[in-house]
Amino acid sequence: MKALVIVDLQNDFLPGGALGVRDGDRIVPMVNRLMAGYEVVVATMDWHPADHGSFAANHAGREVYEEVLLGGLPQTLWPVHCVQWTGGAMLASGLESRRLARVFPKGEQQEVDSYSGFADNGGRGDTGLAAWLRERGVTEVDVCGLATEFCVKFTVLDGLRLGFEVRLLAEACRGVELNAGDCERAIGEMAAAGAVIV
Ligand code: VGL
Ligand code: ZN
Repeated sequence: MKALVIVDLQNDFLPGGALGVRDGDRIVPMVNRLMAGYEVVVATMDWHPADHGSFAANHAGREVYEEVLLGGLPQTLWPVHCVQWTGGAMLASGLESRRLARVFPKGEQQEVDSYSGFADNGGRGDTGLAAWLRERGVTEVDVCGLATEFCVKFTVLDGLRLGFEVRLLAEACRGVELNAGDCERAIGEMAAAGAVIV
């Protein structure tokens, strides 16, 4: 059984959002079309408390995109984004969300970020996604969404590590591209780890 995993297709990651990804809105109609081809479709949601440690605003004297240590792990500081229950955290309004069998929130712990839809960046907390997929007999996972070199990449790498066959639906992803070439490099890493790039 194959599942579609839609990563962080939320308002704050769309153009005009707090952490807007260029052309992020362009993938919404594509994802809507893709959903019809899967028996199981789920989404992940970045879902932070207002005091989350990944927000530059919560570190006195620090700027957005600086690196700090958070709970012993290197952490890029972001603008305030995807705060629980705010409009920015809601799924993209054009997304046909009634097709989602379930939504998996992540990044709820103040002291650790969670790029992957499976587990937090420290590999301690588990979102329950892997167990949920296995219970339904899912062995193959197709991944799309935002952002290519952060949450999409780490979801793909964790999926492989957890034993799923993973395909990256590259056209249905967009990246932040803090530095030119970041998305290409991320796709290379995913391919090297065993993901099939579609
Ligand atoms: C993401 C940065 C911070 C993502 C989430 O969804 O790729 N990026 N939080
Ligand atoms: Zn986040």
